[in-house]
Amino acid sequence: HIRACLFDLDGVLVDTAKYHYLAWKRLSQELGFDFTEQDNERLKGVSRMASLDILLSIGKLTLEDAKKQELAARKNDWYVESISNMDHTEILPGALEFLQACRDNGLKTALGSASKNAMTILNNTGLTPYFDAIIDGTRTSSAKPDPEVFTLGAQELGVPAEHCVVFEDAEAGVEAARRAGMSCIGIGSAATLGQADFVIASLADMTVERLSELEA
Ligand code: B16
Ligand code: MG
Repeated sequence: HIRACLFDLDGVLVDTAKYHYLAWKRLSQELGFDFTEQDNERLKGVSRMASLDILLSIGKLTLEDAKKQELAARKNDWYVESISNMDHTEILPGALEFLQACRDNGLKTALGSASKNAMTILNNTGLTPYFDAIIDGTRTSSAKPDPEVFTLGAQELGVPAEHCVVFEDAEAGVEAARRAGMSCIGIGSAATLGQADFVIASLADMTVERLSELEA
């Protein structure tokens, strides 16, 4: 039976993908090529430097490491400025209700995000108190689909993997949950998240009762 819920951040609890998109687009324009919303889909759940590599491949650019560090830092400055204005109104539908339901039913909760800016987002939206453990990009050395972020989360909660479920919107995140030996509920479309146990459109479709569907 499920004793802990682990949540991805971007795309599950908040929609920060739009801010990532605007910052990457601004960078691509400075570099002289276009970056579309469809291109941005490829960056979801992917770490900052891996995202930059994908962006540069779209622009057919090869740059040395020092230059890449500088570009990533510039993109991050713009992104940090956007998220500095976030508040609770940007929490995705159903997220707060489901986190509260976890609390009310004695389920442990953890964040498992690739973002190094996760704490800023959690604090600005008021989500921090809903988590028993917070694992973000500042605490991991391997990015999703490596299971590290979720394995660490379960460890900190003291709950074995088979009693954990991960909520993820990105393919790499679903794979990470699988490799961690955890159940996984996809948020988004079944077309891309086929490896999840089941897929829902948003946490507004989730209840604690539905966790029993994972035990069948
Ligand atoms: P940062 P998640 C991920 O968050 C985003 O989906 C991805 O687009 C971003 O590149 C990554 O965090 C790193 O973010 O640049 O803030 O460290 O979905 O794992 O919560
Ligand atoms: Mg995500």
